[in-house]
Amino acid sequence: MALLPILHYPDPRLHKVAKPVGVVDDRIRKLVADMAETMYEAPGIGLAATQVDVHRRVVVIDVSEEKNDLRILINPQLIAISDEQNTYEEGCLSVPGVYDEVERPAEVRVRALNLAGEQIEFDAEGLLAVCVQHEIDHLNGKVFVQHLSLLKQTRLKARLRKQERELVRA
Ligand code: GNR
Ligand code: NI
Repeated sequence: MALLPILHYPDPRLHKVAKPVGVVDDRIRKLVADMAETMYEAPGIGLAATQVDVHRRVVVIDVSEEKNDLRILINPQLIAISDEQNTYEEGCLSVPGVYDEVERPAEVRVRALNLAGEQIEFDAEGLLAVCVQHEIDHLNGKVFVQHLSLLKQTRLKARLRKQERELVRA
């Protein structure tokens, strides 16, 4: 097991589109183990491979209080979304310290492969629905701040670049 470094917005590598996993082999299983360790240590409720600079369609999620309900989603897809929308104040390990409201479908049906390479399907609502959509966005090269107004995105980029510069000088 190993902790993986997490990319920070506005790193251009966060906008790469991840490629589907062909075979769930030992390399993918090692990636999943390292991603789970990295997510729990952060701590976060989800992590997409894109955030650790691996551009394959792999996601780990654990929205449980007790941190004992790890979900592994390989090649995840939304196969249905509700007309009903919900707003949630989102955050992201790749945009530390920034929280803002994002509107998304309230309920989704998810299809993915598990670690054994078998197809799974489940319905998600609440925080799990938010997290699944947030992580699939990452695999498509999209960070949650791209759901905000262009004015907010421009201001945020300027602020984060300045912060990063001060951090390197310090
Ligand atoms: O840890 C996380 N918390 C969170 C809170 C609200 C909406 C989405 C998330 S996902 C985030 C971890 C992360 O950045 N995953 O990509
Ligand atoms: Ni994120």
